[in-house]
Amino acid sequence: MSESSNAKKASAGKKAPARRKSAAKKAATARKAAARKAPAKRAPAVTPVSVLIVGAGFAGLGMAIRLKQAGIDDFVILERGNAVGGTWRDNQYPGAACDIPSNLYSYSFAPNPNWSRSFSGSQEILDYIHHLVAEFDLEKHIRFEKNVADLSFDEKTGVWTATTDKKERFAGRAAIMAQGPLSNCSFPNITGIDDFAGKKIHSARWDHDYDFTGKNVAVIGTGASGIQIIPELVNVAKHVKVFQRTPGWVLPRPDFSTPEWNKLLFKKLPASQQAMRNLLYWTHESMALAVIWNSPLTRIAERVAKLHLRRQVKDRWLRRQLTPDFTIGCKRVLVSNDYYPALQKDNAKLITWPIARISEKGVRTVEGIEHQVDCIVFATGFDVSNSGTPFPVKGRGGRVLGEQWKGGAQAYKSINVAGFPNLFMTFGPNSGPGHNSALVYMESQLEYALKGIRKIIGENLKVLDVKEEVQQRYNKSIQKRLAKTNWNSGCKSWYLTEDGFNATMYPGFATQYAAQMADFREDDYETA
Ligand code: N01
Repeated sequence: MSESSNAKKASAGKKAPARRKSAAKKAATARKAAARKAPAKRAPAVTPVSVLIVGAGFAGLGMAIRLKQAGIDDFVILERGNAVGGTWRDNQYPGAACDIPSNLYSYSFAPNPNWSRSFSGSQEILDYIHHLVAEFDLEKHIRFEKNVADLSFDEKTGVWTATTDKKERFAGRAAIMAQGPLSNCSFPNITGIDDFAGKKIHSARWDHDYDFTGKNVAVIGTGASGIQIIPELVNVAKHVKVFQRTPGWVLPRPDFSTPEWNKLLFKKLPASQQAMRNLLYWTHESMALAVIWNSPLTRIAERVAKLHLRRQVKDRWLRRQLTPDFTIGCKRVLVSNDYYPALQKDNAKLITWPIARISEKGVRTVEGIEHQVDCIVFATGFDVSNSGTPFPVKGRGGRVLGEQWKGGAQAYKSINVAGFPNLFMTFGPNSGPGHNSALVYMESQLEYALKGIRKIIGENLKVLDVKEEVQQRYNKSIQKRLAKTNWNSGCKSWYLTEDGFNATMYPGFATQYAAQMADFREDDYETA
């Protein structure tokens, strides 16, 4: 070794501590600068489950059951409430019941031989839902009080992340939106609603502690909820004033209690219950010809409803007030045996003058009368989002579903949307039935989603995304078919947006819907 090289080493040795000090100083400054620049601390990664389900109502729980039956057990259900049941947990108003027979308004893969009536009440339906949770051991999968505030897809990992309003995060390789179309109740936009000093109750958020005995009550709204509540209130309140904006078509309700022998038969011979379900299914299918399209059967259905009205209401003027001026089926067809009789009780009155405003003491109608009441019941329906999503849903390339749907919601077969891979909707756009059980439609959606999920997991896909042109072609045909239906025949209903766009209903038989959902075409999807 030469002297000079030794000298270099020595000099390097002397300089090293000084250099290390300045390097450490630089690193600290850089860290401080980075810390100042970084927007927030990165949240730790969340291990994704196979399937993330939003909502523990009929749809979310049904999906969970089908996943379990298919051997997929790692899924999580996020529920914003503290109990299961969705709409049947929320709609516990007096008289709440299903207007579709229970043997059809239940899952075919979980029949209940014990329905007490042909049209069961909401408590019995809720009991059925609780029974499903226990029988299929679903409780351990449910995370209560998780109100999803954001659902975002990461294309690199192929994972959906749900962030709650409390910033908790859950991730899944596939996501199911099962939050329900009728989950947010809606108070009407009537002037002075906040001025009312009495009690306000919405049909979907009933206050069971409020005692109606001896009270003067106003009910606003005469849709499916209103006509179930009114007969019950008339039985207990001092006086009930019913504010009707549009009279609906009301058909008789063939409601009977189930004899014990019948329950036993269904239990011992499940095929007999299936036969009953089939009979109900096809009876409702035939109703499509009257309700969905304007046909000679539509006239027959209207005649039956008018006969029902004539039989139950003897007063000609009242009959006139209760006679609809739109084609049957345009709005949801109502079924009741006790609504018309209730309106004619001494302590009930139908008011058809339009509401001008709500005052401190009650409801003021346009002719200047103030109807003073202790309580106003709002049976005014739900905040149905036909053009938005309940929380931001962010897909590929930064697209936001609510933005895309501004002109009206649309999806492929009601279940997938291009640009939002691995996401399946229950009761998505144009999946609503007007004549048959919602659960029949729901079952088809669950089977379809299951096929997609199996493909994602089985082929280890990051992306299963419906092709844009396939979705557009499908929707063009749906809207063309909708133009010929009674829903688009001129009445105002929650099925349509303010602009008259129908993003809600499926223009066909349940059988047609089920057939399209049974047909999962791999070519319709882009995979990665
Ligand atoms: O709500 P709706 P719903 N001033 O929107 C009136 C399901 N469901 O809760 O017809 C005055 O049908 C409005 O008047 P109009 C079912 O799918 C199922 O009754 O718009 N009135 C209407 O009368 C159903 O379709 C079951 O002129 C106002 C009522 O409020 C859906 O839920 C049972 C008003 C709203 O009727 C919704 O039914 C119950 C205003 N400003 C519900 N705003 C089953 O049995 C609204 N109205 C399965």
